Amino acid sequence: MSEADAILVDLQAAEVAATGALGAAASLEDLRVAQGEVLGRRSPLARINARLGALDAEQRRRVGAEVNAARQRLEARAASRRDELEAAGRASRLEADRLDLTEAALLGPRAWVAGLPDRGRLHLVTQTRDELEDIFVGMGFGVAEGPEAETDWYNFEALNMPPAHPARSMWDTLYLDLGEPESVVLRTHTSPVQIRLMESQPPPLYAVAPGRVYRKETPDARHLAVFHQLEGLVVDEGIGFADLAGTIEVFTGAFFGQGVHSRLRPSYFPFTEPSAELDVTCPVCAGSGCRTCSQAGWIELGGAGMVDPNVFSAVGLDPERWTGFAFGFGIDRLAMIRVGLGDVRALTDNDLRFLHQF
Ligand code: 2NL
Repeated sequence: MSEADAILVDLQAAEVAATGALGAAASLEDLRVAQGEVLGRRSPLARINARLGALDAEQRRRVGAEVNAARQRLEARAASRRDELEAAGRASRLEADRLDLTEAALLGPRAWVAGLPDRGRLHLVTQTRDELEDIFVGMGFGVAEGPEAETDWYNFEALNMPPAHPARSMWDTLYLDLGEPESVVLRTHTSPVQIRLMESQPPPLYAVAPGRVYRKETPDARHLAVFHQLEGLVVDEGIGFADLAGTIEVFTGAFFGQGVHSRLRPSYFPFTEPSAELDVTCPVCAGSGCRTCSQAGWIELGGAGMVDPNVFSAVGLDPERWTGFAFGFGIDRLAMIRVGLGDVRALTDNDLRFLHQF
């Protein structure tokens, strides 16, 4: 065998051994040592290189090119092994730095029960109000607010109840000792917000008015003197009763779940004509009858109807051109039905053992 061929055989053996040594390096330090051994000045590769001097010019070029190619492959292997070891090092540092968030994950409604620090929360009625606003905003309604102390005109007269109208007795009204006797009230519903809206903005109007309302009432399991209402109002051209029924049905499914449905039952309010009571299938028993719905299968949520032409006239809108519907229900009552609460006074007792559940 010629010396050139002997060098090539030794080169191949040296490259196989060197590749193995680089791949076997288990740490960056191992790799640094192995790199010195297989590519350094005292390496088999360096000794092979020294033997090139004994070859003639033509063979030196040919075999020298093979040696250089082998060196480049080994340097590339050393670099790729370095990448592998660095990536493995990063992964194990990340694993070592991982934070145990088990306790933080327990924070939230159950934290207090578990004896962990509690961040606090919005009151159940506020959560319910926020959710109602979200649903109606999603249907294209705006949200309106207004004063809680109202004049007789906004709370009653503009709503088709002139002074001494018998329908006023539907609300046990709290009067404020301001100005003329019985001229300023704590609003008994949020309708005055809608009256102010119609006065201040031209139709089309699509708005809900959530807020606190007051009645001169002794609290019991089903009534509070201070509670919350959400009223809705639509004023546009060509609005009919079917628009009211459809809006209520979509709302019902969104708030209680798709299995719950609504119905409108003839009734009377001074500010709507025709007027309806608004019921939903019992969300607890799905209509088959249970304690929550007193075996009726239906639960009364509030009322609704087509805006009475006299209300449009009171705010200067032409009842021949504009039609609309309105509805109203109690936010506290909705919260009660949803969580299966038997006594509405739990919402105002401020007992943290109760409030912390929501
Ligand atoms: C109920 C009934 C209702 C309205 C509220 C309304 C407002 C305007 C004009 C006409 Cl500005 N109507 N609101 C209409 C029907 C019923 O509430 O039982 N609420 C708890």
